[in-house]
Amino acid sequence: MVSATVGKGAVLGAVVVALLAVPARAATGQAHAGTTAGQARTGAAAGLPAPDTAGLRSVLRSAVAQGAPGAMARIDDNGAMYRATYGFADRSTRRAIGGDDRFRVGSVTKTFSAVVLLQLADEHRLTLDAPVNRYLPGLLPDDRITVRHVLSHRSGLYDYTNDMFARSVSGFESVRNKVFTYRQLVKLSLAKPRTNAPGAAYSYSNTNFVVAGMLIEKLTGHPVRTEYENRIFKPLRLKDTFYVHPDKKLPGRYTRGYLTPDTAGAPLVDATEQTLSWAQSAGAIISSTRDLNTFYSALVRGRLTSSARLAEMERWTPVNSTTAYGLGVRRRTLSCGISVYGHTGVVQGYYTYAFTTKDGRRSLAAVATTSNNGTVLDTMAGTLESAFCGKPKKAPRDAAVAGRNSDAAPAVARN
Ligand code: REY
Repeated sequence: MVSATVGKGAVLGAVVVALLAVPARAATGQAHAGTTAGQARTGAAAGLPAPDTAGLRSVLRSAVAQGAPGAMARIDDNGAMYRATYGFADRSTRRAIGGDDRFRVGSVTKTFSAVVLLQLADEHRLTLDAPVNRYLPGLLPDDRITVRHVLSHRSGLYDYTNDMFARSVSGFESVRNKVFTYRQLVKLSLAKPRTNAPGAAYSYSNTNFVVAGMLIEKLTGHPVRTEYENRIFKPLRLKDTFYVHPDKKLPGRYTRGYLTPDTAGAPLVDATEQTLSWAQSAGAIISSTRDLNTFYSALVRGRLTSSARLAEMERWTPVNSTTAYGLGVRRRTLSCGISVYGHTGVVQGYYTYAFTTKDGRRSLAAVATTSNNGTVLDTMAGTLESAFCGKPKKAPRDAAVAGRNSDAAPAVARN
Protein backbone atom coordinates (compact mmCIF):
# COMPACT_ATOMS: atom_id res chain seq x y z
CA MET A 1 0.00 0.00 0.00
CA VAL A 2 1.38 3.39 -0.94
CA SER A 3 0.88 5.55 2.13
CA ALA A 4 4.02 7.62 1.92
CA THR A 5 3.68 11.36 2.00
CA VAL A 6 5.00 13.78 -0.60
CA GLY A 7 8.77 13.74 -0.63
CA LYS A 8 9.01 10.04 -0.02
CA GLY A 9 7.10 8.99 -3.11
CA ALA A 10 10.09 9.08 -5.43
CA VAL A 11 12.13 6.78 -3.25
CA LEU A 12 9.25 4.44 -2.71
CA GLY A 13 8.58 4.18 -6.42
CA ALA A 14 12.19 3.34 -7.17
CA VAL A 15 12.30 0.60 -4.59
CA VAL A 16 9.12 -1.05 -5.72
CA VAL A 17 10.32 -1.03 -9.32
CA ALA A 18 13.58 -2.62 -8.24
CA LEU A 19 11.72 -5.39 -6.50
CA LEU A 20 9.39 -6.09 -9.36
CA ALA A 21 12.24 -6.08 -11.81
CA VAL A 22 14.10 -8.86 -10.04
CA PRO A 23 11.67 -11.12 -8.26
CA ALA A 24 13.70 -14.25 -8.92
CA ARG A 25 16.97 -12.76 -7.76
CA ALA A 26 15.42 -11.23 -4.67
CA ALA A 27 13.83 -14.52 -3.81
CA THR A 28 16.99 -16.51 -4.29
CA GLY A 29 19.08 -14.23 -2.21
CA GLN A 30 21.12 -12.05 -4.53
CA ALA A 31 21.61 -8.38 -4.10
CA HIS A 32 19.96 -5.94 -6.42
CA ALA A 33 19.43 -2.23 -6.08
CA GLY A 34 17.46 -1.65 -2.91
CA THR A 35 16.59 -5.26 -2.30
CA THR A 36 18.78 -8.02 -1.01
CA ALA A 37 18.06 -11.21 0.76
CA GLY A 38 20.53 -13.86 1.75
CA GLN A 39 19.95 -17.16 3.43
CA ALA A 40 22.43 -19.59 4.90
CA ARG A 41 21.51 -23.02 6.27
CA THR A 42 18.39 -23.34 8.35
CA GLY A 43 19.59 -23.99 11.88
CA ALA A 44 16.25 -23.99 13.67
CA ALA A 45 16.67 -23.32 17.38
CA ALA A 46 15.10 -26.16 19.30
CA GLY A 47 11.39 -25.94 19.93
CA LEU A 48 10.75 -22.92 17.75
CA PRO A 49 8.95 -22.81 14.43
CA ALA A 50 11.25 -22.03 11.48
CA PRO A 51 11.56 -18.30 10.84
CA ASP A 52 9.12 -16.94 8.28
CA THR A 53 11.66 -15.40 5.94
CA ALA A 54 9.11 -14.38 3.32
CA GLY A 55 7.12 -12.71 6.11
CA LEU A 56 10.24 -10.91 7.26
CA ARG A 57 10.89 -9.52 3.79
CA SER A 58 7.31 -8.42 3.52
CA VAL A 59 7.55 -6.55 6.84
CA LEU A 60 10.58 -4.64 5.57
CA ARG A 61 8.83 -3.87 2.31
CA SER A 62 5.85 -2.51 4.24
CA ALA A 63 8.07 -0.34 6.43
CA VAL A 64 9.56 1.24 3.32
CA ALA A 65 6.13 1.70 1.77
CA GLN A 66 5.07 3.46 4.98
CA GLY A 67 7.87 5.99 4.83
CA ALA A 68 11.17 4.45 5.96
CA PRO A 69 13.86 5.04 3.30
CA GLY A 70 15.49 1.74 4.28
CA ALA A 71 14.96 -1.29 6.51
CA MET A 72 16.92 -4.42 7.32
CA ALA A 73 16.77 -7.43 9.58
CA ARG A 74 19.02 -10.31 10.52
CA ILE A 75 18.16 -13.56 12.23
CA ASP A 76 20.87 -15.71 13.78
CA ASP A 77 19.38 -19.12 14.36
CA ASN A 78 21.59 -21.57 16.17
CA GLY A 79 24.49 -21.14 13.75
CA ALA A 80 22.46 -20.36 10.64
CA MET A 81 21.95 -16.82 9.46
CA TYR A 82 19.26 -15.13 7.43
CA ARG A 83 19.10 -11.50 6.55
CA ALA A 84 17.14 -9.16 4.36
CA THR A 85 17.45 -5.54 3.36
CA TYR A 86 15.13 -3.20 1.57
CA GLY A 87 15.43 0.36 0.34
CA PHE A 88 18.20 2.91 0.52
CA ALA A 89 21.00 3.73 2.96
CA ASP A 90 21.23 7.21 1.48
CA ARG A 91 18.39 8.97 -0.29
CA SER A 92 20.63 11.38 -2.14
CA THR A 93 23.14 8.91 -3.58
CA ARG A 94 20.53 6.14 -3.76
CA ARG A 95 22.97 3.60 -2.39
CA ALA A 96 21.09 0.46 -1.42
CA ILE A 97 21.10 -0.32 2.30
CA GLY A 98 23.54 -3.12 3.12
CA GLY A 99 23.13 -5.82 5.75
CA ASP A 100 26.43 -4.82 7.37
CA ASP A 101 25.62 -1.14 7.51
CA ARG A 102 25.96 0.40 10.96
CA PHE A 103 23.23 2.46 12.56
CA ARG A 104 22.28 4.23 15.79
CA VAL A 105 20.66 1.75 18.21
CA GLY A 106 19.07 4.26 20.61
CA SER A 107 17.92 2.73 23.85
CA VAL A 108 19.40 -0.65 23.09
CA THR A 109 22.33 1.20 24.70
CA LYS A 110 20.51 0.82 28.02
CA THR A 111 21.22 -2.90 28.11
CA PHE A 112 24.95 -2.21 27.65
CA SER A 113 24.87 0.29 30.52
CA ALA A 114 23.02 -2.18 32.74
CA VAL A 115 25.54 -4.91 31.94
CA VAL A 116 28.45 -2.71 33.04
CA LEU A 117 26.70 -1.95 36.34
CA LEU A 118 25.85 -5.61 36.92
CA GLN A 119 29.48 -6.52 36.33
CA LEU A 120 30.43 -3.92 38.93
CA ALA A 121 27.91 -5.57 41.27
CA ASP A 122 29.58 -8.91 40.53
CA GLU A 123 32.87 -7.29 41.50
CA HIS A 124 31.32 -6.07 44.79
CA ARG A 125 31.87 -2.47 43.79
CA LEU A 126 28.14 -1.72 43.68
CA THR A 127 25.07 -2.86 45.62
CA LEU A 128 21.88 -2.85 43.58
CA ASP A 129 19.70 -2.01 46.56
CA ALA A 130 21.92 0.83 47.77
CA PRO A 131 20.73 4.40 47.28
CA VAL A 132 22.15 6.15 44.24
CA ASN A 133 23.15 8.95 46.59
CA ARG A 134 25.57 6.62 48.38
CA TYR A 135 27.74 6.69 45.24
CA LEU A 136 26.77 10.14 43.98
CA PRO A 137 26.16 12.15 47.17
CA GLY A 138 23.43 14.71 46.86
CA LEU A 139 22.65 13.98 43.21
CA LEU A 140 19.03 12.94 43.73
CA PRO A 141 16.51 14.65 46.00
CA ASP A 142 15.36 11.37 47.57
CA ASP A 143 17.74 8.97 49.35
CA ARG A 144 15.28 6.14 48.86
CA ILE A 145 15.98 5.90 45.12
CA THR A 146 18.18 2.84 44.64
CA VAL A 147 20.32 1.63 41.77
CA ARG A 148 17.77 -1.13 41.15
CA HIS A 149 14.97 1.43 40.88
CA VAL A 150 16.95 3.32 38.28
CA LEU A 151 17.76 0.25 36.17
CA SER A 152 14.14 -0.92 36.22
CA HIS A 153 12.61 2.52 35.49
CA ARG A 154 10.96 2.63 38.91
CA SER A 155 12.82 5.64 40.30
CA GLY A 156 10.10 8.15 39.43
CA LEU A 157 12.68 10.45 37.82
CA TYR A 158 10.90 12.47 35.16
CA ASP A 159 11.99 11.95 31.55
CA TYR A 160 13.39 15.28 30.34
CA THR A 161 13.09 14.16 26.70
CA ASN A 162 9.31 14.61 26.97
CA ASP A 163 9.77 18.36 26.79
CA MET A 164 12.89 18.36 24.64
CA PHE A 165 11.14 16.58 21.78
CA ALA A 166 7.59 17.81 22.22
CA ARG A 167 8.10 19.23 18.72
CA SER A 168 10.08 16.69 16.81
CA VAL A 169 12.06 18.64 14.22
CA SER A 170 12.66 21.90 16.10
CA GLY A 171 13.37 19.92 19.26
CA PHE A 172 15.90 17.82 17.44
CA GLU A 173 17.54 20.79 15.70
CA SER A 174 17.89 22.58 19.04
CA VAL A 175 19.97 19.74 20.54
CA ARG A 176 21.62 17.96 17.63
CA ASN A 177 24.88 19.92 17.97
CA LYS A 178 24.76 20.43 21.73
CA VAL A 179 27.04 18.85 24.31
CA PHE A 180 25.40 18.25 27.68
CA THR A 181 26.99 17.11 30.91
CA TYR A 182 25.16 14.32 32.69
CA ARG A 183 24.43 16.74 35.51
CA GLN A 184 22.72 19.16 33.15
CA LEU A 185 20.42 16.37 31.96
CA VAL A 186 19.61 15.30 35.52
CA LYS A 187 18.89 18.94 36.36
CA LEU A 188 16.38 19.13 33.50
CA SER A 189 14.62 16.10 34.97
CA LEU A 190 14.62 17.43 38.54
CA ALA A 191 12.96 20.65 37.45
CA LYS A 192 9.80 18.53 37.15
CA PRO A 193 7.99 16.56 39.85
CA ARG A 194 8.80 12.88 40.17
CA THR A 195 6.31 10.58 38.43
CA ASN A 196 6.03 8.18 41.38
CA ALA A 197 7.50 7.34 44.77
CA PRO A 198 10.73 5.31 44.59
CA GLY A 199 9.97 1.72 43.59
CA ALA A 200 6.22 2.31 43.38
CA ALA A 201 5.66 2.15 39.62
CA TYR A 202 7.28 1.58 36.26
CA SER A 203 7.74 4.78 34.30
CA TYR A 204 10.19 4.68 31.40
CA SER A 205 12.66 7.55 31.63
CA ASN A 206 15.95 8.34 29.95
CA THR A 207 17.01 10.08 33.15
CA ASN A 208 17.47 6.67 34.77
CA PHE A 209 20.12 5.66 32.31
CA VAL A 210 21.86 9.02 32.48
CA VAL A 211 22.21 8.26 36.20
CA ALA A 212 23.47 4.79 35.22
CA GLY A 213 26.21 6.42 33.12
CA MET A 214 27.17 8.67 36.03
CA LEU A 215 27.41 5.63 38.30
CA ILE A 216 29.65 3.85 35.81
CA GLU A 217 31.97 6.83 35.55
CA LYS A 218 32.05 7.45 39.30
CA LEU A 219 32.69 3.83 40.26
CA THR A 220 35.31 3.10 37.61
CA GLY A 221 36.90 6.51 37.21
CA HIS A 222 36.63 6.06 33.42
CA PRO A 223 34.37 7.41 30.71
CA VAL A 224 31.50 5.04 29.87
CA ARG A 225 33.07 4.44 26.49
CA THR A 226 36.13 2.79 28.06
CA GLU A 227 33.97 0.52 30.15
CA TYR A 228 31.71 -0.51 27.23
CA GLU A 229 34.80 -1.26 25.17
CA ASN A 230 36.75 -3.22 27.75
CA ARG A 231 33.86 -5.10 29.27
CA ILE A 232 31.63 -5.79 26.25
CA PHE A 233 32.77 -4.68 22.78
CA LYS A 234 36.25 -6.22 22.93
CA PRO A 235 35.45 -9.49 24.75
CA LEU A 236 32.58 -10.20 22.34
CA ARG A 237 34.55 -8.92 19.32
CA LEU A 238 31.81 -6.48 18.38
CA LYS A 239 33.69 -4.87 15.51
CA ASP A 240 30.77 -2.72 14.37
CA THR A 241 29.91 -1.37 17.80
CA PHE A 242 31.01 2.05 19.05
CA TYR A 243 30.17 4.61 21.65
CA VAL A 244 30.59 7.93 19.88
CA HIS A 245 30.07 11.10 21.89
CA PRO A 246 30.17 14.00 21.30
CA ASP A 247 31.40 13.46 17.73
CA LYS A 248 28.53 13.50 15.29
CA LYS A 249 29.57 10.98 12.66
CA LEU A 250 29.13 7.24 12.51
CA PRO A 251 32.40 5.39 11.78
CA GLY A 252 32.86 3.27 8.65
CA ARG A 253 29.96 2.19 6.49
CA TYR A 254 26.55 3.08 7.81
CA THR A 255 23.01 3.79 6.77
CA ARG A 256 21.68 7.30 7.10
CA GLY A 257 18.60 7.91 9.26
CA TYR A 258 15.67 10.23 8.49
CA LEU A 259 13.36 11.90 10.99
CA THR A 260 9.69 12.19 10.02
CA PRO A 261 8.39 15.73 10.64
CA ASP A 262 5.21 16.21 12.65
CA THR A 263 3.61 18.04 9.71
CA ALA A 264 2.10 15.60 7.23
CA GLY A 265 3.69 15.91 3.82
CA ALA A 266 6.79 17.79 5.00
CA PRO A 267 10.05 16.29 3.72
CA LEU A 268 12.06 13.88 5.82
CA VAL A 269 14.94 15.40 7.80
CA ASP A 270 18.32 13.72 7.47
CA ALA A 271 19.12 13.21 11.17
CA THR A 272 22.22 11.04 10.77
CA GLU A 273 24.75 13.45 12.22
CA GLN A 274 24.13 14.50 15.80
CA THR A 275 26.03 14.48 19.10
CA LEU A 276 23.39 12.26 20.78
CA SER A 277 24.49 14.15 23.87
CA TRP A 278 20.87 14.30 25.04
CA ALA A 279 21.03 10.52 25.52
CA GLN A 280 24.67 9.41 26.05
CA SER A 281 24.56 6.28 28.25
CA ALA A 282 20.80 6.08 27.63
CA GLY A 283 21.09 5.88 23.86
CA ALA A 284 24.30 6.79 22.00
CA ILE A 285 25.69 3.41 20.88
CA ILE A 286 26.19 2.60 17.17
CA SER A 287 26.12 -1.03 16.06
CA SER A 288 25.07 -3.53 13.39
CA THR A 289 22.45 -6.25 13.27
CA ARG A 290 25.18 -8.91 13.56
CA ASP A 291 26.71 -7.36 16.68
CA LEU A 292 23.35 -6.85 18.38
CA ASN A 293 22.49 -10.50 17.86
CA THR A 294 25.88 -11.52 19.26
CA PHE A 295 25.41 -9.23 22.26
CA TYR A 296 21.96 -10.38 23.36
CA SER A 297 22.73 -14.03 22.75
CA ALA A 298 25.88 -13.74 24.88
CA LEU A 299 23.99 -11.86 27.58
CA VAL A 300 21.23 -14.43 28.11
CA ARG A 301 23.73 -17.28 27.89
CA GLY A 302 25.48 -15.78 30.91
CA ARG A 303 28.68 -14.79 29.15
CA LEU A 304 28.65 -11.21 30.45
CA THR A 305 27.59 -11.52 34.08
CA SER A 306 27.36 -14.15 36.79
CA SER A 307 24.22 -16.26 36.68
CA ALA A 308 23.06 -14.62 39.92
CA ARG A 309 23.28 -11.14 38.37
CA LEU A 310 21.61 -12.33 35.18
CA ALA A 311 18.75 -13.65 37.30
CA GLU A 312 18.43 -10.18 38.83
CA MET A 313 18.35 -8.65 35.38
CA GLU A 314 15.50 -10.99 34.57
CA ARG A 315 13.29 -10.12 37.54
CA TRP A 316 10.37 -8.57 35.74
CA THR A 317 8.20 -5.55 36.44
CA PRO A 318 5.02 -5.91 34.37
CA VAL A 319 4.48 -3.08 31.89
CA ASN A 320 1.33 -4.30 30.16
CA SER A 321 -0.20 -7.56 28.96
CA THR A 322 2.65 -8.36 26.58
CA THR A 323 5.75 -6.67 27.95
CA ALA A 324 7.76 -6.51 31.15
CA TYR A 325 10.99 -4.75 32.14
CA GLY A 326 13.92 -6.22 34.05
CA LEU A 327 17.16 -4.30 34.58
CA GLY A 328 17.93 -2.60 31.27
CA VAL A 329 16.20 -5.39 29.38
CA ARG A 330 12.70 -6.09 28.16
CA ARG A 331 10.65 -9.22 27.84
CA ARG A 332 8.05 -9.32 25.07
CA THR A 333 5.56 -12.11 24.66
CA LEU A 334 4.65 -12.67 21.03
CA SER A 335 1.36 -13.80 19.47
CA CYS A 336 2.51 -17.44 19.48
CA GLY A 337 3.20 -17.33 23.22
CA ILE A 338 7.00 -17.27 22.91
CA SER A 339 8.79 -14.69 25.07
CA VAL A 340 11.85 -12.88 23.78
CA TYR A 341 14.39 -10.70 25.57
CA GLY A 342 16.08 -7.54 24.40
CA HIS A 343 15.31 -3.88 23.85
CA THR A 344 13.88 -1.41 21.39
CA GLY A 345 15.57 1.83 20.40
CA VAL A 346 14.34 5.13 19.04
CA VAL A 347 16.60 7.97 18.09
CA GLN A 348 15.98 10.48 15.33
CA GLY A 349 16.15 8.55 12.08
CA TYR A 350 16.35 5.01 13.44
CA TYR A 351 13.92 2.47 14.91
CA THR A 352 15.66 -0.62 16.28
CA TYR A 353 14.39 -3.96 17.58
CA ALA A 354 16.90 -6.42 19.07
CA PHE A 355 15.65 -9.54 20.86
CA THR A 356 16.70 -13.11 21.57
CA THR A 357 15.16 -16.27 22.96
CA LYS A 358 15.57 -17.35 26.59
CA ASP A 359 18.41 -19.68 25.61
CA GLY A 360 19.96 -17.17 23.18
CA ARG A 361 19.84 -19.63 20.31
CA ARG A 362 17.75 -17.48 18.02
CA SER A 363 18.16 -13.72 17.80
CA LEU A 364 16.68 -11.00 15.65
CA ALA A 365 17.92 -7.47 15.08
CA ALA A 366 16.04 -5.11 12.80
CA VAL A 367 16.19 -1.43 11.96
CA ALA A 368 14.10 0.96 9.91
CA THR A 369 15.80 4.20 8.96
CA THR A 370 13.11 6.56 10.07
CA SER A 371 11.52 7.54 13.37
CA ASN A 372 8.58 9.58 14.61
CA ASN A 373 6.40 7.36 12.42
CA GLY A 374 4.28 5.10 14.62
CA THR A 375 3.04 3.10 11.65
CA VAL A 376 6.58 2.06 10.76
CA LEU A 377 7.34 1.29 14.41
CA ASP A 378 4.33 -1.01 14.64
CA THR A 379 5.13 -2.64 11.32
CA MET A 380 8.69 -3.37 12.38
CA ALA A 381 7.38 -5.27 15.42
CA GLY A 382 6.29 -7.77 12.79
CA THR A 383 9.96 -8.73 12.34
CA LEU A 384 9.76 -10.35 15.78
CA GLU A 385 6.66 -12.31 14.80
CA SER A 386 8.31 -13.53 11.60
CA ALA A 387 11.58 -14.38 13.30
CA PHE A 388 10.24 -16.25 16.33
CA CYS A 389 6.67 -17.35 15.57
CA GLY A 390 7.18 -18.54 11.98
CA LYS A 391 4.46 -18.42 9.38
CA PRO A 392 1.15 -17.16 10.77
CA LYS A 393 -1.42 -19.89 11.27
CA LYS A 394 -4.18 -17.44 10.61
CA ALA A 395 -4.18 -13.71 9.97
CA PRO A 396 -4.38 -11.20 11.50
CA ARG A 397 -2.12 -11.33 14.51
CA ASP A 398 -4.26 -9.36 16.88
CA ALA A 399 -2.30 -10.21 20.00
CA ALA A 400 0.90 -8.91 18.49
CA VAL A 401 -0.68 -5.73 17.28
CA ALA A 402 -2.15 -5.04 20.71
CA GLY A 403 1.21 -4.94 22.44
CA ARG A 404 3.37 -3.44 19.78
CA ASN A 405 3.82 0.17 20.58
CA SER A 406 3.93 -0.42 24.28
CA ASP A 407 7.67 -0.52 24.69
CA ALA A 408 8.68 2.22 22.35
CA ALA A 409 10.68 5.18 23.50
CA PRO A 410 8.79 7.47 25.79
CA ALA A 411 8.36 10.22 23.27
CA VAL A 412 6.56 7.71 21.09
CA ALA A 413 4.45 5.87 23.65
CA ARG A 414 4.36 6.09 27.37
CA ASN A 415 3.79 2.79 29.05
C1 REY B 1 13.49 10.61 21.71
C2 REY B 1 12.62 11.25 20.69
C3 REY B 1 13.07 9.21 22.01
C4 REY B 1 12.61 10.55 19.37
C5 REY B 1 13.84 8.59 23.13
N1 REY B 1 14.69 7.65 22.76
O1 REY B 1 13.66 8.89 24.29
C6 REY B 1 15.36 6.81 23.68
C7 REY B 1 14.89 5.40 23.35
C8 REY B 1 16.85 6.95 23.59
O2 REY B 1 14.00 4.92 24.08
C9 REY B 1 11.80 11.25 18.31
N2 REY B 1 10.46 11.52 18.75
C10 REY B 1 11.79 10.37 17.09
C11 REY B 1 9.96 12.73 18.78
C12 REY B 1 8.51 12.78 19.24
O3 REY B 1 10.58 13.71 18.49
N3 REY B 1 7.99 14.09 19.23
O4 REY B 1 10.83 9.59 16.92
O5 REY B 1 12.79 10.42 16.37
O6 REY B 1 15.39 4.79 22.39
